[in-house]
Amino acid sequence: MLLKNLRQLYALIVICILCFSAKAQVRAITNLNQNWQFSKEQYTPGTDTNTGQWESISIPHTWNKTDAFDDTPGYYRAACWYRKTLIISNTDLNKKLFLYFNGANQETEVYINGQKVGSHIGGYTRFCFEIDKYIKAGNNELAVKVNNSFNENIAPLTADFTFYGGIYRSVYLIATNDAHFGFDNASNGVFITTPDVSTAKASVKITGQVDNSGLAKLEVLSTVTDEAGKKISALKSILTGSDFSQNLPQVLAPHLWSPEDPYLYKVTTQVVDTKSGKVLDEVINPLAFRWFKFDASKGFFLNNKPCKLMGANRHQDFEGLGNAIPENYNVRDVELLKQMGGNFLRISHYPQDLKVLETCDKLGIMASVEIPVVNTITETETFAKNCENMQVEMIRQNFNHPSVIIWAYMNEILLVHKLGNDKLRLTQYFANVKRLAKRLDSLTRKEDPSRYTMMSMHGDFNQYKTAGLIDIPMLSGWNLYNGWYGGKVSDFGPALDKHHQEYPNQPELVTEFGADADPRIRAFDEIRFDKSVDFAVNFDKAFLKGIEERPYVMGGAIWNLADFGSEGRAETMPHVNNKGLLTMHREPKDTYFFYKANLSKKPFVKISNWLNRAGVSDSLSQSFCTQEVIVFSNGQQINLKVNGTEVAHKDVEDGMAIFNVPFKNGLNKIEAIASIKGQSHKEEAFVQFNLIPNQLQIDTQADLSINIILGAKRFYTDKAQNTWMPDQAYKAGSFGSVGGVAYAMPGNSRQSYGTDRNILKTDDDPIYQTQQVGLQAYKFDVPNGRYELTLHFAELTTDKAKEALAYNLDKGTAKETSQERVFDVSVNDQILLKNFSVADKCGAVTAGVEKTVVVATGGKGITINFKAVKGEAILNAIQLKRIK
Ligand code: GCB
Repeated sequence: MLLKNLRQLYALIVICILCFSAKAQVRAITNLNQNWQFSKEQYTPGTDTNTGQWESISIPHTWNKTDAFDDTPGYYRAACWYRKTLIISNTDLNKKLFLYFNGANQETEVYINGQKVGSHIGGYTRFCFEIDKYIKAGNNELAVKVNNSFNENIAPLTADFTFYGGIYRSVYLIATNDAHFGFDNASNGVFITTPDVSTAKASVKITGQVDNSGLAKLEVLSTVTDEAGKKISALKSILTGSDFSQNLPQVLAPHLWSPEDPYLYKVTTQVVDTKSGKVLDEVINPLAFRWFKFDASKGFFLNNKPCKLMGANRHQDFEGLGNAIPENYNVRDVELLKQMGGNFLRISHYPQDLKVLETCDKLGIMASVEIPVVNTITETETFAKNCENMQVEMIRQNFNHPSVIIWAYMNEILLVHKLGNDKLRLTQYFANVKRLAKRLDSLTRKEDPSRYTMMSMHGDFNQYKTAGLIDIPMLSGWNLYNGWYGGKVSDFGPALDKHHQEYPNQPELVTEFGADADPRIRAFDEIRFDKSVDFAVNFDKAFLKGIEERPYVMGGAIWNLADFGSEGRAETMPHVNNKGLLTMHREPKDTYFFYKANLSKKPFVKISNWLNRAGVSDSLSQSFCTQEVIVFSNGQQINLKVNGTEVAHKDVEDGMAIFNVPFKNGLNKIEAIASIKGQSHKEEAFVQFNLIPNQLQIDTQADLSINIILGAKRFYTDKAQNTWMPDQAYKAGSFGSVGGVAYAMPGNSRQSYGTDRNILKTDDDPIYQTQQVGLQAYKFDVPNGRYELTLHFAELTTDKAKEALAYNLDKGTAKETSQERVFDVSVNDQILLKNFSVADKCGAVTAGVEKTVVVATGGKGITINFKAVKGEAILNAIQLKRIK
């Protein structure tokens, strides 16, 4: 018995040793993210100078996470240095060593012990250098120069996102044997296709390349296993030369991949020494069996079944981190898209971390990937070559992800050019754009005939038609913002129809649509460019319908999954494009709930997240204020209870049921009971309501606090959770402004009130972006008592020209001129501000606050008088708070 056990133990030890040595033979991958130094100073690699200037950091890292969001225009775009001690063991010295970068923006040079190892162009693809000939045992200096300066030969040249500089994705050291799979364009050297797939059988073809400096006789063994680890198909072939091609035995009755059932197989490909049978290298790739087609009139088909592609675009940055995000944040974004019910991700406008596609594979999200050729091109061969290199890198690095169905290469390429009206030059430019598009398109088709090619264009159909771009790619992507940047929401459907009529054989996809949605801003009278979530929800409703109603539209990708940094933007959230369904911190907005209600198949009910509200009570005798509340659901009916009392029972339409809710002062409990396919699902929310009495004189609220924004129709919730209400014209017994008009930017047909400039020295820009001009007084008919009064000012007119944003397609903005204004402000006849000039005191477009305590006596309430000395008086916002 003992002998038998000993024998078993011996057998186990032998197996362990074999496993260990088999593992030890294949490549070793070491993460190098820790213990780096960073400097903005000049550095000569290998000299160990510049000692005082180094900052300890770890990767992922960007030097723009803060300055891309501050009030100073621009962000640091220059060459910076990274440095690290690379410790190499004696064993590693006998290996082939590679430094592998997942991404650095945008030009990189790598040095070891003062010697240049290689350089890379482009901020979004991976790259790799063999370093063994520069290395010694022990300590080695690894120095990396990264430069994110504008370079006219590198895309993107301009775009609506921040080009954060740095080594912002992981770095690895890979040690291999002499014989190893090649690192062709930082790919893993193995390329898998499934030339023939049906429900009955599937073929698997594997090609690739092996480097064999050891000159051993080699074989390549590929093995397909299923999710349970069972071997499904395998093939061993003798390697002659460095390239190989294998047609594996067919897989019968393959388990197909789809969004509902994203079944993944695995392919393990090994380099085997023929003589010893030792495994010298190994790479593992995902494999899925699916086939798809885009039919210009019938739509997209996956595994022969019609399937509308619906999802979102994605940028890679995150609040407070810039683009230097932990790898699992990439995973989470795709999960959030999946949870919303999406089945499509446009990875815009550049290739992203490999976790993104890995997660798309796992969750059944179909993907489109593109290189960052955005808005415009440089008409040089160097620019074109750089674009081609990026395209090849993108395709080869991501080739084996079954989730990829589209490779794209240009976004809104006719949006920006600097050629004015020089017709001849323009014709030449358009011809050059067309030439580059054709080059990139045919390169893509050659690199990967199994996917579709695509270009995304903006709404100027005729321009793309004249330039001859529309049918160069296999798919036309349209970025349509009808009713946002220009035109009407109702123009969206007819625009799609027109594309289809004129190009009936060209499949079309809506690659972008969306409206700004600042989650702090809400409105009942929502209008374009008020940045309210409510405008965005209605906008999305119309666009989703427009896509769903048209079978010939392959699908749509909402712009954008999450808010993202765009340094050049001002508006309510400076430096951020807030068309996201999620905030930069990934909190869902109501727009996310809207799509989830419409797309998700899982039972869903959610009360609007407008959870801090304010309003005036409905009438003198009522101690509540009635406001609309949206409930989002994929159920059929909703029963709503407010503070324990049933309010109404409503049918759900377009994923929403809208209720009139009587809010009392303080906390209100809302319960929504949805009936979803005969089952009841409950959701609750608590709304904090600041109820302003209808008649202030008979007010009994000890905590009276009124926050008003003037010249606005929107509500705003600040960081301290105060809700600011839009102003009203003074009503006796209540409050309001006397005289004046709402400020409107001159000549701006897009935005009907307020300015879209960044207001300096505040994060609460919406408090200051609107104002009443020429007002005479502001009155509060409050009871006697002590009050804290706060006046908020910002001079909105300035001579300073606004930086033109390419995306503001409305060209109607006239040049503004600064207004000179001086005025007196008195409170209950006491002078508070004499000869006051906001611009002189604070500067133009800069927030200014004036605070005072006022005692109301004799039942006269509070009157603030504005007396113009020069120009017209202004007021942006006002707060009144009862104090002891
Ligand atoms: C677009 C661009 C995208 C912008 C978006 C917007 O058409 O492709 O990069 O961010 O519009 O929000 O204006």
